[in-house]
Amino acid sequence: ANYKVIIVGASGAVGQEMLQVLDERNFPVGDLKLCATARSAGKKMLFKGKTYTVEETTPDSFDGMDIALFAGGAASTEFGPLAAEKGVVVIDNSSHFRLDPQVPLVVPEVNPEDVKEHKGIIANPNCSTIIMVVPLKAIYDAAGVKRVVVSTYQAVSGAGAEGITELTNHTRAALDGGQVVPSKFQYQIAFNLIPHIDVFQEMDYTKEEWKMVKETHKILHDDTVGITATTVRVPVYRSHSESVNIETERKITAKEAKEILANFPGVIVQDNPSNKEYPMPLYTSGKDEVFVGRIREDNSLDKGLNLWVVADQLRKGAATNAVQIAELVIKYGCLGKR
Ligand code: 2RA
Repeated sequence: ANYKVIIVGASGAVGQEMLQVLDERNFPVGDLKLCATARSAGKKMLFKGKTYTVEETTPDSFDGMDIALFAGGAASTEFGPLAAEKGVVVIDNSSHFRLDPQVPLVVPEVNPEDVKEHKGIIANPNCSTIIMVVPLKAIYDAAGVKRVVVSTYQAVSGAGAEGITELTNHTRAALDGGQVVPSKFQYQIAFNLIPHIDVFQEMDYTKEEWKMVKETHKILHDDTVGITATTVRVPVYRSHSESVNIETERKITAKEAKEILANFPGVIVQDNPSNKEYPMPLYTSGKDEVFVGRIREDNSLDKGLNLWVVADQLRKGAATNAVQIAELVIKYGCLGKR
């Protein structure tokens, strides 16, 4: 069977990646509709050799559609519930519904079965959460997890196309001695690190940091795991990197951890220090797996591990995960209630 798919926010960085991933994975697309705000309406986009014109999203855009992929942003709040009411399965990359008890929050390699519980909307977790929770689940299943300390090194693509442009502009200005004008980011991002993603909230953690805590608890169905995060914007275009320290319930060696991770779906282990082999953003960008290296036992704990985790923020961190959820919706036969 083929499915009628609508992408909302199609012209942005994540929306474009969603279109690319639907094509690459040969998703059974019958009809395709590309929507965005009025500002982007009229743009042309190519899919399987056919040119589509981006339309402005309206309530009628969802009539007769089977699956809606929302790239994120305000459109999700405005049109998500309305589309679900029309019987369209909504897979939403925005943060709006992620912690809603009625909305499954899904990483297909970690909690695929949750898709079956959906009542019209399924939420795509935050990119930094997805990238951490895939390898974390492998260790969680094998040795139990007491506590996680994570520091992230997040690419500018997390802030969308404007973030990507800002890195280029700031770098050029910094090198030419020109004036750097921060707009998407709080400060100059070229040759700098900014420990501030999203807004500051309780205990002076940012919303991005609380997302990693609360979303991981929901995905693992376990809020006994201690998690503390520091999220940082770095001058990298596409992949997020994360230093993940895990205190496990049961002791496992670095060798055992390497085997467990290598056998976990969606993970590729790149870990051979003597060959200078470890994951790096320039390597992982454009790929769909989560790459893990620098796998070491924590020298300061008797049951601890350090992992270095890198994955493409636009793909596994957003678009690919969303399309994989759509594939599960079809596999489980849980399309919208007409
Ligand atoms: C960021 N995780 O990196 C957020 C949204 N993609 O900016």
